[in-house]
Amino acid sequence: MERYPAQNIRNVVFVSHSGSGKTSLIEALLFDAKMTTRLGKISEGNTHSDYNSDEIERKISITSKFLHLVWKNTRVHILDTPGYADFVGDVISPLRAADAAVLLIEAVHGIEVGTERVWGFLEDRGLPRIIFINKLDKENASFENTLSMIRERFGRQCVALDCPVGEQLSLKSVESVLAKGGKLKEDLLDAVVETDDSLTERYLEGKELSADEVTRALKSACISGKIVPVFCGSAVQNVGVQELLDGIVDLLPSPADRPAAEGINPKTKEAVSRKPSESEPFSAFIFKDIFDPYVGHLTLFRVYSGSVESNTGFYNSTRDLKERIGQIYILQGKEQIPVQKAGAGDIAAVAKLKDTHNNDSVCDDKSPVVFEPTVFPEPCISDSVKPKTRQDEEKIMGTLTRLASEDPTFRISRDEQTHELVISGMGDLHLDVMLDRMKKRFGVDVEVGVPKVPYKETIRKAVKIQGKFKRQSGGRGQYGDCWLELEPLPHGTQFEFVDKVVGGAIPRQFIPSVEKGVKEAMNKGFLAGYPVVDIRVTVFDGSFHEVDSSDMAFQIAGSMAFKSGQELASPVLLEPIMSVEIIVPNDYLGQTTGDINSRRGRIMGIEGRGKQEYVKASIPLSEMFKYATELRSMTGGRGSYSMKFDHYEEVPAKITQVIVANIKKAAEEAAGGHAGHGHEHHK
Ligand SMILES: Nc1nc2c(ncn2[C@@H]2O[C@H](COP(=O)(O)OP(=O)(O)OP(=O)(O)O)[C@@H](O)[C@H]2O)c(=O)[nH]1
Ligand SMILES: [Mg+2]
Repeated sequence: MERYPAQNIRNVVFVSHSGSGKTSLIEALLFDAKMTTRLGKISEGNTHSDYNSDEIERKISITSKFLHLVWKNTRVHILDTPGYADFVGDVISPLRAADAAVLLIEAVHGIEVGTERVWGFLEDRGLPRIIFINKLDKENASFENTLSMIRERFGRQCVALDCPVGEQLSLKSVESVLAKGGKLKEDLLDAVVETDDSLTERYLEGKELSADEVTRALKSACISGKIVPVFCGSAVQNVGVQELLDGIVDLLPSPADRPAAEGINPKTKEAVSRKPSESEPFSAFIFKDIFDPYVGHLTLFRVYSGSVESNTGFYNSTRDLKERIGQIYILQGKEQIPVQKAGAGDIAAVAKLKDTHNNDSVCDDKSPVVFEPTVFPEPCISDSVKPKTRQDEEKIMGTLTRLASEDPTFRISRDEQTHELVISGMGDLHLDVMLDRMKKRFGVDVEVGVPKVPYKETIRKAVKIQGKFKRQSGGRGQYGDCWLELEPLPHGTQFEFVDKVVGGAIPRQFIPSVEKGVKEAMNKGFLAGYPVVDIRVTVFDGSFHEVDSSDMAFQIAGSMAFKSGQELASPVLLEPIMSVEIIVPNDYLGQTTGDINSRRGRIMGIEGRGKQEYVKASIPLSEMFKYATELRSMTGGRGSYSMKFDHYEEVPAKITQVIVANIKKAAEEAAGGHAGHGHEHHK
């Protein structure tokens, strides 16, 4: 495999709302660049990206995939991402390795919630981008409407470079706006000259600009993000695809056009900056681990500077250890192509690393640098899982750990009350897919409980309370005694501990013991065993015994005082409230808002944009399960939504009663043996 210098590399991540055609478009790009000899189809389950059996079955991308092609003497690394919000972790990882993006927008639906979400990611990372309007071959597709929606929403720096010849079922090809002339050419020139002072002058003087001048200005404006070129076509009809390839190579930045990578020297803590050049010392960032039945265990890295050879090693600066590496590969979906060396700007993979994991930095040990780890969103929904058989019980932990190490948004924990295993992820579909993978890949079958909401507890009233622990037995006894005041604090304050003991009522060394006991008790609140937050605890009095007092005795006294104190202080349950954004066609606004009300939601704002309504709402997480399915059926598949955690709020008393009763019941059942409250897990 030939090597390419950084100037001749493009690292391009493909993003969009779910199902806009990323995987299909990449299939066409590979085909047109003669990397493949067949144009795979989603319907036939034979694309190069969606090779996992669950992706083929569900006809969606689930994990990010890595492919490449060569066009005009440039190697383009392609990062395909899933569009479903549940798999957002697999959008965030590849974004870290990319220098530019192609954002797809469907010509039928236009801007959807997922479009807004990925646009936000691209803005956050300052990634130069191209927009591709896809599915122009479909009935009801409209290039014009979609383009004007894009310009209205994302700004007039979004300009068409191509427009369709023929539309919908008679779509034939695309043609260049510059060659065709007319209104679109004017928009393009207006936007381009605005980015370049010398061009502005001559343009205003009415002088003709050469195509070359325009292209050059366009390229630098695109790299600096001042212009977003819009291409268009149809992935499945292979229309507009070569034009897009040209656009990627001609207009998007190479690694050499991007800012240097900034990190920290772990020894001196000084800032370090690494230019994308092979003459600099080697440095790279591990952005993804893959464990799957096809590729086994692969670790993907993006080289920022210098180079690394196959069958050598590198220094892991995050963990301060050396690691040997075998063959280096670049990927074409599940296929691995061996390469001798990976240099600045490359995205490559190695197999079977021992101690190096996702988010680590690796480099030359003589010039150490640590790059900032990627931050992933916290999982927002959980399910309890129970093994179906004894053998499953043994395999289950190992399996879940494997799955979690591939996906930073998937977590495993134990329920404090029931001791059940709990899995957490970004949504129903995410957990569903993970359980399916457990079963199909590892043959582990589980029963699934009801989804769990991470409730918390707090108090509404201040109380003063004593905790006294006294035990007399044979030899030395136990004695601890403290008086606490519990007071509610504003939401989000967590915990404050204040020591107001005077005159040695409790000896100094036992004050931390009281605090430790209180914290212990706060892990399992009185109401339903959830963590207690937003409380100030003041220890203001107590007593002790010369011989019998001990650290342990004061811990127990602190814990006892807190438990009985919380009971008297009007304990309440807090629930997570999600900030939800919904986009629906105008006609469905009534149903959508009615439904939000029935979910105890509050509408925060409604904004009409063209044929669509943008609804912002605050809705309790506990009311959002299965919302994806219900919104889809309510709007004939046209509505889309996204949500993220916003804040905690008190649960209404009636609902608290039900929750508490259910939890007590579950805890009793768990204590009483294997009598499960879970139901069969269906796909
Ligand atoms: N008519 C038409 N259908 C298309 C086009 N591009 C994709 N599709 C269809 O749209 C569906 C989704 O396509 P995908 O390529 O899986 O879209 P995606 O963006 O990769 O989807 P996710 O990865 O799940 O977000 C499939 O049924 C495709 O056949 C197109 O240009 N025209
Ligand atoms: Mg896909």
